[in-house]
Amino acid sequence: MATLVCRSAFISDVHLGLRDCKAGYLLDFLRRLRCEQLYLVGDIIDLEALARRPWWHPLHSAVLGELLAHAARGTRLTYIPGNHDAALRALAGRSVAGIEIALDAVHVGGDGRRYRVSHGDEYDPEGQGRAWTRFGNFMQNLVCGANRHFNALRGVFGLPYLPLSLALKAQSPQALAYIRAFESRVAAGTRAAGCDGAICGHIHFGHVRAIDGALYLNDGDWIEHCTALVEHADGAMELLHWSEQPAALGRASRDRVLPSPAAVRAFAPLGRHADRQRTLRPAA
Ligand SMILES: [Mn+2]
Repeated sequence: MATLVCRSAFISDVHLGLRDCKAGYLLDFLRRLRCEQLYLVGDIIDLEALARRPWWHPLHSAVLGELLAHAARGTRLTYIPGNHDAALRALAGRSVAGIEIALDAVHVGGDGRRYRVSHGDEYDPEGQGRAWTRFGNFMQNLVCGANRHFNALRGVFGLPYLPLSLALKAQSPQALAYIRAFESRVAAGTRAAGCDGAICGHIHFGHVRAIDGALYLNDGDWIEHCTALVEHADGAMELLHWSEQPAALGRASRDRVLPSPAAVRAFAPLGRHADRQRTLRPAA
């Protein structure tokens, strides 16, 4: 089994306890991963969903087991709870089964760059009401349901996993506007905190972007997109999609921010914005 050796790795929005968690792909990723430090950037266990409707799968237990195995092998694990596992914030400052729990963290990269690591829900718009959240959950369930059926059908024909919602979100101007506004707020917060970059999750849209001098790194999710952010020994950050066909979606070294051609195609509708064209189109 090929191993994936890196300096650090970041995953979030796993939502263990939710039917749509792609635990099989995540388990494969975690079994191959060898890193010094693993950050769990929130919404790992969906305590909210479990309170509403208790559901669990043996693969979800296996994911927890694999995380504990990483800790037992000496990987430094940091769990930064998100809004779906917010109850765990009460344990901030403690260590549980070898996993440190923190509200946020500062990660210093192999190249000296400093990143603020947080789930990202603190950047939700002010006064975002409960009705909006319920609507968001409803849409999420709808998209995940469609994604499940779509990929079950692809599986019948022996086709690899393809995140349907990436295409759906990329076609929706409202979704794109929401994503861009979130990214801008994170970038502004990062500059205010005096960091070189931000590493977060929360909006289920993995991305590598430079925004007005701040590096925005979103590690995505394991509900639809199956993405993780990994840091190589030289400090370069890479956004990986992990399924039958792993793919690099973006990369940010100290002097270059670059998505792969595949990512450029997937995120093509975002390219309508001039600054994106300038920043993210790979050199010919
Ligand atoms: Mn979240």
